Amino acid sequence: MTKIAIMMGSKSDLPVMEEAANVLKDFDVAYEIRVLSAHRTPKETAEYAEGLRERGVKVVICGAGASAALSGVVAAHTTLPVIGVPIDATSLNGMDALLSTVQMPPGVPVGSVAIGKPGAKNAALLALRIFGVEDAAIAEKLEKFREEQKQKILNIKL
Ligand code: RP5
Repeated sequence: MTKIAIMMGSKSDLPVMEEAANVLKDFDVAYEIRVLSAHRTPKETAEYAEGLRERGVKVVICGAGASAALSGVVAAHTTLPVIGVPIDATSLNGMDALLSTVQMPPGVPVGSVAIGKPGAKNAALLALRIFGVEDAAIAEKLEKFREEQKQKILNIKL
């Protein structure tokens, strides 16, 4: 069953959002991935967001650039946790998307991560940590990941 939905506002966001998908593949966690735009396909975006919970999705990751409304619009149409990835798609290098994503009005929460690929990777890891609260197998994989990450640093010989 699909556990995580990855959404993005344009196909041009895919090279960034693939980072999130790759983490989920590594952890063997099921996901679905869709291009839907808050501004260009508003009705379809709302319908998709409204149907997420009944399809078994537990966490949504939304990436968008420019005046990034996707994560906020999705959060307005579901009570699932929404993680927003601001994408560096314009001459403002993602600062526009960061402010759009992070400055949600009180009552409609979006957890914003960093701009671009590091943010997409962390969005997936954060989603896995949410699952890891209840799912012992995922929590164990996260522990292993953390240990491997630690060893990579400790193995650096200068
Ligand atoms: C945003 O505008 C998308 O999320 C994308 O980051 C940006 C540019 O979209 P395209 O013009 O490449 O479709 O809505």
